[in-house]
Amino acid sequence: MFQLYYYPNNASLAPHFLLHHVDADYELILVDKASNSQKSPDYLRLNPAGRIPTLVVNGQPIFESAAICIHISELYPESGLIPQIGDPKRPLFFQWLAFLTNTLQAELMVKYYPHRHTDGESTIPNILAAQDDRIAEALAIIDAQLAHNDFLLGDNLSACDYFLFMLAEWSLPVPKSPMTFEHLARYLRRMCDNPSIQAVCGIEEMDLSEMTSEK
Ligand SMILES: N[C@@H](CCC(=O)N[C@@H](CS)C(=O)NCC(=O)O)C(=O)O
Repeated sequence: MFQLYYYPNNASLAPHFLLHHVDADYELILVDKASNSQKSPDYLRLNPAGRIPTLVVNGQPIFESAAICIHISELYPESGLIPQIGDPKRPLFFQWLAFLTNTLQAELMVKYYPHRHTDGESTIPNILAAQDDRIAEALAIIDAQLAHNDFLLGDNLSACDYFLFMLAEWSLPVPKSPMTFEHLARYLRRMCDNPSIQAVCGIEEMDLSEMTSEK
């Protein structure tokens, strides 16, 4: 039994996709960001970083979305969400998940919380413009990988694809949005048909029309 502390379309989204994909028995617990509940003493006991998500697995809390995704994938080896030890795709799984969380997600965090990166309000537009470029650079690397691959690791869906879908959704407001990249846009339109993505986006009341519409 799992408890996922979540907020719609936050970093809890990728773990939520995975829990649904493996058909886990899980409970969703909403963290009320509007009242800053992620900084409450009770939540900080689970997640001292005061961030969303936290996954509680048999009473043990785990934080960091990518780590949670690895753990869920390893608990359900038959799901194929992570290549097994010895499979040459396994290092590529870690490479892409690390790239997504350390690069694209990190850049997105600066875009969404620019005031945490400056003490001068007037510099925020410059930060946002720089981040738009840095996010587009990361998206271009992913687009090149998808030019010859159906999924990030090749022929098969993995947890990396669910993580990428989450970050691509967050990147939609960037001027060079994921939907402006040929291969990435095609991939995202296909991922919108994934049953776990459809179900979880329904539960989290997310609108996927920007990704599904042909431009
Ligand atoms: N590296 C962390 C980042 C988590 C994170 O920053 N989550 C955001 C929501 S997407 C959050 O909790 N924001 C509220 C805050 O920073 O106070 C992870 O991937 O779990």
